[in-house]
This record gives sequence, C-alpha cells and structure tokens, in this order.
Amino acid sequence: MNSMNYQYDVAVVGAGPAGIASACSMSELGLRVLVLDEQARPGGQIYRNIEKAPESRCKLLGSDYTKGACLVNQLRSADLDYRSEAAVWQVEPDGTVFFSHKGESHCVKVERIVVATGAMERPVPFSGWTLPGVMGAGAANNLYKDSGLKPSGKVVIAGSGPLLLLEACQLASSGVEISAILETASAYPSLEALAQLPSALRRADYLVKGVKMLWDIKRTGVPHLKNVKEVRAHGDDKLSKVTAMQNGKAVSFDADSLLVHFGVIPNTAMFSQLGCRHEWDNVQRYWYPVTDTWGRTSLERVFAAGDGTFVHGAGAAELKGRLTALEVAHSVGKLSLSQRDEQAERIQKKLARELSPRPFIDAMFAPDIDACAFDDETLVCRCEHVTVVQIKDAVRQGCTNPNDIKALVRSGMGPCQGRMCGNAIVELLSILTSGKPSDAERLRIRPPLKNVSMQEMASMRFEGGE
Ligand SMILES: Cc1cc2nc3c(=O)[nH]c(=O)nc-3n(C[C@H](O)[C@@H](O)[C@H](O)COP(=O)(O)OP(=O)(O)OC[C@H]3O[C@@H](n4cnc5c(N)ncnc54)[C@H](O)[C@@H]3O)c2cc1C
Repeated sequence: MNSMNYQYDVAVVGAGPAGIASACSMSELGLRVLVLDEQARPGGQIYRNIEKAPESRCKLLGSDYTKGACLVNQLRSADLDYRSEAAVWQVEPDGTVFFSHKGESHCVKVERIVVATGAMERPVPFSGWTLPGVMGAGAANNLYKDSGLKPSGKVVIAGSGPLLLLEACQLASSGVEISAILETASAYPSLEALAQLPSALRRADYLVKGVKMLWDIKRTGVPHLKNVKEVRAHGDDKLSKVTAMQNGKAVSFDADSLLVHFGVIPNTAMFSQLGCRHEWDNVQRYWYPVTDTWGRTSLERVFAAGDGTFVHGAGAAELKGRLTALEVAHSVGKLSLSQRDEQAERIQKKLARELSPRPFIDAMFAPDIDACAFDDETLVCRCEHVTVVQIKDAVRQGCTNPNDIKALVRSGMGPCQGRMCGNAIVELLSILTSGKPSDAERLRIRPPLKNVSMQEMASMRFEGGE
C-alpha cells in the first residue's frame, strides 16, 4: 500500500486536548492530517466552546478553561484539514474511516488512525435515574459551557470525583441554589489512597486545588454530606425528592434537579468496534484499550491518545497526544528512532510529573458499588427498555456474559450500542454471578457507532484513495 495514493496520511478522531496536540504535532512533522470531530467547535470536553464563550462565562470557569484557547488557536492555524460536525460511525483496521458530515456520509482511507475520542461520565443506573430533572453533572457543565444554561430551582448534587466538586463550586458561584451535596466517597482517605500520597505531592498544586474547592464549598454553607450510600431519585412525572443513607441514617431533600457524577471512564466504543485488545482496571472499574507508552494499540494502523486510553486528565491527554504523534511519524518514516526518542524526552518527563497524583486521586475516588440503590424495575438499558429484573432472569436462564444477555433481552442493541449500559451490565453480572468483570466477555460493539440514515449511507462520498 502506498500512502501517495491517499489524500491524507492520518485521520485523527476527536478534537479535544489529545486530538489537537497530536494533529498539530503531526502536521508540523510533515504529515497530511485530517481531524474529525462531531462537535461544532474544537476543544473537547474540557475546553468546550472556548472560542465562543462570553467573558462572563470564561471568568466563572476560570483559567483551567481559558487556557484551552491557546491549543484551539494552534489547531486553527495548523496546516491540516479540520472538519467539525463530523461524526465518525465506523473505522476499519485497514485505515478506512466512515463519517457523517452535515447530512452526507463520507469514506476516506488513510495510512494511520489516531483515536482520541476522550472519556464519558460513568453511567450508573439507580432508582429514578430516568426521571426528568436527573442528569450528569458533567452534562450540566457542558450545557453551561455551550449556552450558559444553569439548573433552576432546588439542586442536589450526588456522587464522587473531582469533577463533582468542581461543578458544585462553579454552580454555587453562579448563584444556583444548591440544597445539598451528597458525596459517596468517604470523609477520610483510605489506606490505599494514603499509600499513594508521597507520589501525589510531586503535583502539590493539584492537591491544593482540591482543598480549595472543599473550602469554597464549606464557605457556601451548603450541607456537604460524606460517605453517602443508596442514592435514589423520586417523583411521579418529574423529580421531586432525593433520598439516601448516611452512616445508617436516612436523609431526604426536596429537589427540582439532581446532578449525578460517578467519575469518568474511557469512551471505548471506537476501540471496541475496531477490535482492539482491552483490559479491565480493578481500581477504577472500567475497560480500557491496551496501548504502549507511544499510544500503539493492538492493531498496527490504529493509535490512541488521551483520556480514551485511560483517564488521566486534560494535561496528560495533551502530552499523550504529542507522544502518539511522534510514534505515528516514526511509523511512516518521517522520523528516525533516535529523532523520535530525542523529541520525546522532554514530553515524557512532563507526562510522568502530570501522572504522579493520579494513583492517589483514583484511590480517593474509587467507584463504590453501594453508592446508588436500584430495584428490579430500574431501567438498565435505556435504548431498549431493559430492566434489572430482565437481566436477573437472563442470568437465571444461564447467560454468563453481556453478549448472551444482549441476544436474549436486547440490552446494548439500541442506538447507543451499549455506551450507557455496557459497564452497568458487567457490574450487575459480577454481583449476580460472583464472577470477576475481567473474566467476562466484553459487549460487542457494532457499526454504526452514530446514528446514520440509510439514505446517507447510499449516497456515500469516497474521498481520495486509490
Ligand atoms: C462531560 C465531561 C465534562 C468534563 N469537563 C471537564 C472540566 O470541566 N475540567 C476538567 O479538568 N476535565 C473535564 N473532563 C475530563 C476531560 O475529559 C478531560 O480530561 C479532557 O477533555 C480529555 O481530553 P481528550 O482529548 O482525551 O478527550 P475529550 O476532550 O473528551 O475530546 C474527545 C473529542 O472526541 C470527539 N468524539 C468522540 N467520539 C467521536 C466520534 N465518533 N466522531 C467524532 N468525534 C468524536 C468528541 O466530540 C470530543 O470533542 C470532562 C469529562 C466529561 C466526560
């Protein structure tokens, strides 16, 4: 195969910190780069809408948000082809990429693919989670970044993780009435977390940021309950109340909005559809695609970068993107091994420093299986309306993995292709069968990854190629 036959050497899927850094570096190294992202503007989750957000919004979101403008400017001025509103719905190991752009489907063939599709909030089914008024805290944050929308009425925030605290601080300073913060993490660091503290001190600024967020929340006077379990949402046709248990005592809050957050997990849909090898992480309890330190996956032409490989935050995502770029350039003969290693040295040092607090953060906010309460009627698969009791029945009938359950009750067969229920089914299975998630077969993901009409497919445009 000769790359001269192709219009692009490499396609990067995702224009978040990882995708942008990787694309700009590859373009500087002389590769012809196509960047595809389904969002209207570049920036990914953290720097979402940075180009259009008004000053007042930027002020509230702070420098962790506004510093993204520099990265986005790099993308805009780089010598590459960036297409927004381009949703990639199928990728093949041979380098064929199918995407939908402004109502038209396109097919392009490239030498290398960099998947930088980032992370998503961990979907956790619990009693009442489908009621209007219940949504992800990160999703609420996205609404604010995109259009300045804020939840109205009485707001309860529940779950755990740094993003939960960040969202609570930002909402409080924007004048939202928060009734309570129900944190499912314990008030004190676990022994596992304390063991990781010395390494975390290399990035003491992160720890200081965390303590400052806790202090800011305390100053608001909002009840901040720790060690909360069994969160439930109640209401007839919309949310009216949130209940939970704290240290064996029932607590209850009237609520118009419940913002939940149970951490962030890699968005593995594209890696799964491609057939990349995955492993299960027992601390963060998620599947992640196996990569080496250069972002090489188990497939020769497919590379990965950013939080989609393992959740390490935006700073690490950008550095991982730059390392992947060097390896891609080396793999197509644009850099020798020694040039790659020389250019990587500084980035690797920065990345090691950036990663130093992660084991502490991961242990502090390790997911807790008792955080939420569910009943037999709780919906697990929202697309196909599959409830907990249906999953239990399937297991009783002998299903031992998510694909058998899918064949029997259709969970994971809807338009989201198991994005919302995949992890939850793995957790349910491990409860019901006392098995280890790492032993279970993973849910198979089928194209299209995004909704695409038959008409669009039929009028597919083939770009460049042999
Ligand atoms: C909802 C949410 C909000 C977050 N907010 C913050 C925050 O405020 N502060 C913070 O520090 N961290 C935040 N994070 C964590 C965050 O993900 C960062 O660590 C960082 O953005 C990761 O960078 P990335 O480049 O790996 O991925 P991302 O920034 O997630 O970028 C991935 C990009 O891939 C695109 N994409 C995905 N699938 C496709 C597809 N099939 N076709 C085309 N494009 C696709 C997405 O549109 C996205 O732009 C948030 C995470 C989530 C899930």
